[in-house]
Amino acid sequence: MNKTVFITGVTAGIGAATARKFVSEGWQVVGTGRRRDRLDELATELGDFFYPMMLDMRCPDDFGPARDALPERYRGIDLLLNNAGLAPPMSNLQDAGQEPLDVVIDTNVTGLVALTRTLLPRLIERKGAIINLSSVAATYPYRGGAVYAGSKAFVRQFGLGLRCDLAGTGVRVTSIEPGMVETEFTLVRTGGDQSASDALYANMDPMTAQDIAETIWWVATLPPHLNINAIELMPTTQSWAGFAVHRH
Ligand code: 8X3
Repeated sequence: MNKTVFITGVTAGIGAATARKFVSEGWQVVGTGRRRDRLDELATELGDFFYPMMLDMRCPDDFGPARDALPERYRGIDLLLNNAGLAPPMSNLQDAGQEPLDVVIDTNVTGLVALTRTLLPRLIERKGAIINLSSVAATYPYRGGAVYAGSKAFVRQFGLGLRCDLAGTGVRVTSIEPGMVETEFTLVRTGGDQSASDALYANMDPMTAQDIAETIWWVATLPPHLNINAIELMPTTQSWAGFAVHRH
């Protein structure tokens, strides 16, 4: 029987690269997204092993019906990859509007919790696994990223707490915490400014979506007795700066 991975935010970046990786290894993929054209393209590319699902992470009322409408062969879920997420345009909170922050919290936090709750019975049935996409921002704060960093710290701690709740079920939970990965993520963060996005990645050899997909594959295929709690990854060129000190 083929294993099944459920991937949120499959239409770009890490989600799409992971879908390709798992299909190439013989898994079935249920992939969610909001963009019909992108889902259709992936379905054409990945064929019979890919089930596209239109789903907006900000509409949790849709999650139960979407799960219940899955075709029989996709009913069992071995792995949930909570990948859908975004960062608002970089801005100090005192200069930010509320709406973009709500989108981030609804997607990265509320939607992720609701979807995980919805799929947990299926994951428990299969002694499956959950892999959550957090970020180095969960641990290392930076200016202009308070809400994003807070949402990713939530994701990390949510996963650790979930491990406690799931004790004895055999379900594993892992937090993947990347630094700079070159994907559309940064285009969203820069408000769609391609040159600003390109400048962020210029001359620094960022990680690729494929790098993260390979890491996810490694975590997902470890023996069942082994749980990776968290993995932090950065490009070699990325490290930390010191504390900022404001002097009056
Ligand atoms: C984003 C990580 O390092 O690009 O999740 O800000 S970083």
